[in-house]
Amino acid sequence: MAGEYSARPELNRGTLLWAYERMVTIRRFEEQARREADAGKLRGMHSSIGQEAVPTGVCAHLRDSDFVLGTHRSHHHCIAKGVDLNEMMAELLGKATGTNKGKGGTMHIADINKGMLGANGVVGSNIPVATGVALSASVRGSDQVSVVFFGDGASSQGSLHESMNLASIWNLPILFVCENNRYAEATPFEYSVAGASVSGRAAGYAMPGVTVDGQSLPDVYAAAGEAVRRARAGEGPTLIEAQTYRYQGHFGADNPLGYRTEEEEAYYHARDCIDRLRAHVLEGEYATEAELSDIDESAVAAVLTAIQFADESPFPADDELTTDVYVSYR
Ligand SMILES: Cc1ncc(C[n+]2csc(CCOP(=O)(O)OP(=O)(O)O)c2C)c(N)n1
Ligand SMILES: [Mg+2]
Repeated sequence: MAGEYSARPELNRGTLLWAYERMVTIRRFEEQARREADAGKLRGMHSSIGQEAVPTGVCAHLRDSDFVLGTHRSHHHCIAKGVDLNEMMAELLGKATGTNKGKGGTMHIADINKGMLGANGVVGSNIPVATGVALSASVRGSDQVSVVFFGDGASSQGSLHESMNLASIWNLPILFVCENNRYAEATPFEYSVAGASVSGRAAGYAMPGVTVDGQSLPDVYAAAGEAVRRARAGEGPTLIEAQTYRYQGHFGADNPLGYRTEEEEAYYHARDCIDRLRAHVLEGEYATEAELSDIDESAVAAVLTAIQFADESPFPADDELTTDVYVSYR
């Protein structure tokens, strides 16, 4: 029965406001993180601004006990999955109070208690890991779901294709979610991906492949809801291609106008996922301007609290250097 397995089956007021709060929090967090990077307090940061609707629409259907695996650009995945902002910001700044005790940084944030099994700087590498996680859920007979986010740049890698094949023959509870932001660093999608479609590749592995407007929270929410329902019901994997856009450069020092046009950027800014969700909420009279402004303010406050927490936290002690190299897992 549709919706039976979903944490939030209806896109009602509660879900819309939860999603709006997550998306605004992601954007404010990323803006703060960029300021910290520009001030030299962290390195190697990849901003997810513009792509907030994708993990939010997916994670709206997940429980803490479900699993998410991310990429080098994963702050939005972590926040959508409910990882603590204070611990995330502390991790970015390399502090002992961070999610990984300050030893992982922006590209390795993980919080097992929240089912966030890790960001990962190696493109495509988390896809087979997520497939193994789904295999574990299946073998244990649980109804947990594994979700892996990856970019268009990973969509032609063998790791994705081997994983989709295994997920299909073993009927695994996994969502392969491609955030197609049209570029892998400076390489355009049209140049590097044959067939002009990521979702179309699902046909080769006998699973549903769906393309959605990744700048529309309701569209992502609907596609993910069906995919999560299928996974929990034992109906197997789904590939979702969410078409989205990163507003900033690939990383801090990258100027994207070297490889894309102002017109193209304006096109996507005019379809901003937060602006559109705000309009959707107001037009549907799900909430008032005042209620949304309260959410805006509390998102700013939460990020300011996080940066204060991170700034006031200590760096790890020297004798922490060789701890946590191996982790025993019960
Ligand atoms: C295996 C591997 N090859 C190359 C790189 C260098 N690299 C880092 S990010 C990136 C582009 C990834 O593009 P995409 O998958 O579209 O993700 P996006 O950056 O657009 O979010 C590359 C080539 C890497 N980290 N790992
Ligand atoms: Mg990309």
